[in-house]
Amino acid sequence: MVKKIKVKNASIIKLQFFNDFPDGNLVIGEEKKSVPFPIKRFYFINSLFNKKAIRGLHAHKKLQQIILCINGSFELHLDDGQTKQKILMNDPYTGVYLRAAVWRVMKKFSSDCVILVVASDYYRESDYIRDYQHFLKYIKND
Ligand code: T46
Repeated sequence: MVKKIKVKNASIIKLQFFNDFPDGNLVIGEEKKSVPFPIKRFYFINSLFNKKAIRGLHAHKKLQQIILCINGSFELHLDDGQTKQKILMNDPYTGVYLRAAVWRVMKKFSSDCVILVVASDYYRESDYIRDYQHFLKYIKND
C-alpha cells in the first residue's frame, strides 16, 4: 500500500482496529471521524475470478467514496487528468478516499479479493463520467 497519494482529490484513510489475536481483528469506520462524509450507501465487490477483469473506467462528478480492499489485493489506478498513480490495495486497514473528478480503474484482482466501498450518496448514473475524453473536458471546465 502506498504511503502518499499525489493525485488531486484523493487521499489515504487509516482505520482504527483492534488486534484480538488469535481471535480476530475488529476494524472500525465512523462518520465524521475516519469517514469524512455522511454515509448514504455501501456496496462490496467479490467473486473476482476473472484474472483479466477491469472495473471502474469512470470518474464521478460529485460522489465521495472510500475504497477498501478488505481481503486479497488489487491495483487501483488513479488519474486527475494531470497526474496518474498506481496504488496496490492490499491493506484492509487503509482506504483510499476519492472526492470528485478522479478517473479510476481497478484491475489485477486476486481471486480472494473483496472490495468494500462506502459512499456519500445513493447510486445515480447521472453522476458518472464514463468516457475519458469527456472526463478531460469536464475537469478543464470545472
Ligand atoms: C466506483 C467503483 C469503485 C447500481 O445499480 N447501484 C450501485 O450502487 C452501484 C455501485 C452500481 N450499480 C449498477 C450500475 C451498473 O449497471 O451496477 C452495475 C455495475 O456498476 P459499475 O460498472 O459502475 O461497477 P464498477 O465496479 O466499475 O464501479 C463501482 C462503482 O459503480 C463506482 O462508483 O467508484 O466501483
